[in-house]
Amino acid sequence: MSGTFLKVGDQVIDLSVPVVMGIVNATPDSFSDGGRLASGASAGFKVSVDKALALADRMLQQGAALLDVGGESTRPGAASLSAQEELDRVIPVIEAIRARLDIAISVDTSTPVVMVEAIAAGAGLVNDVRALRRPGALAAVAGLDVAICLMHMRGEPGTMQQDVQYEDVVAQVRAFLAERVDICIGHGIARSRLLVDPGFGFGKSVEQNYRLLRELSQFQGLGLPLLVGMSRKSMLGAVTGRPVDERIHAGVAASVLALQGGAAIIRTHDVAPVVDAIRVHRAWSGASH
Ligand code: 9MG
Repeated sequence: MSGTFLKVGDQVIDLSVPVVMGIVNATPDSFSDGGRLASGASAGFKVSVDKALALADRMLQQGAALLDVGGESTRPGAASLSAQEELDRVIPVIEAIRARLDIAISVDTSTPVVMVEAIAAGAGLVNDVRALRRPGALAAVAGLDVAICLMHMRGEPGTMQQDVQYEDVVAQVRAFLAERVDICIGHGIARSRLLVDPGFGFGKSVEQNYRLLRELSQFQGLGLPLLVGMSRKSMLGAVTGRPVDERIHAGVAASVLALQGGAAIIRTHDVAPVVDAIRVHRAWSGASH
């Protein structure tokens, strides 16, 4: 498989037309839906598979091509999670989506055992904000039939906003991604399995995030499909002054700019408006519908 097609499990996604990846967060402190997916009012967080499935179904109806299921919060300052807790959160949700819905599934994880179990449960894409840098991550996925998104993050979620010094953020993020791509290829991972992502909000200042967005087209030089995620992030709050749950319009504006920079996959909580944004952008760019 090469060119603009991405194999995700038993689905083949045509990336010559940008697509939406819907976010299904199974996290209690997620900035959008962790609370919504929690079942009951028990002390320990337990994801409600029924609520996750309802959200997944709604996103599918709204036009998402993929769903990204994650159990570990990667918000700035977020606490880390044991592998078992992560498994308990994501595996039942992936199994349920796989059993009931005809949609490509991504797992948002950096933990090797979670990658392997999630793929066995039905995930066809590993979305790793640490770009397979955790020990054992490369070996876990190299021999499996799975797509991989390599994202740039400086530091760890708990501390990443403490060091946002770059000489040239675009050049440095691009060089990091190019190196991770080379390392993956060195481990026998075909280029056709890879996606890259500059990691908006992950160890970058507001200005650096907007510079990355302005110069996104430079990442096309890596020759791989570009995934971007800005949904509800603080880079949108910083310029609009709006709280997390009022950033949909800003997210749509940012999505259009990312499409203009060559984004192939937009990761978002707000599937319907971003699907519309893609349609408008396509019409503007002269594509027939
Ligand atoms: C898990 N996660 C949170 N934000 C993200 C982003 O911008 N990109 C990717 N690939 N994953 C993200």
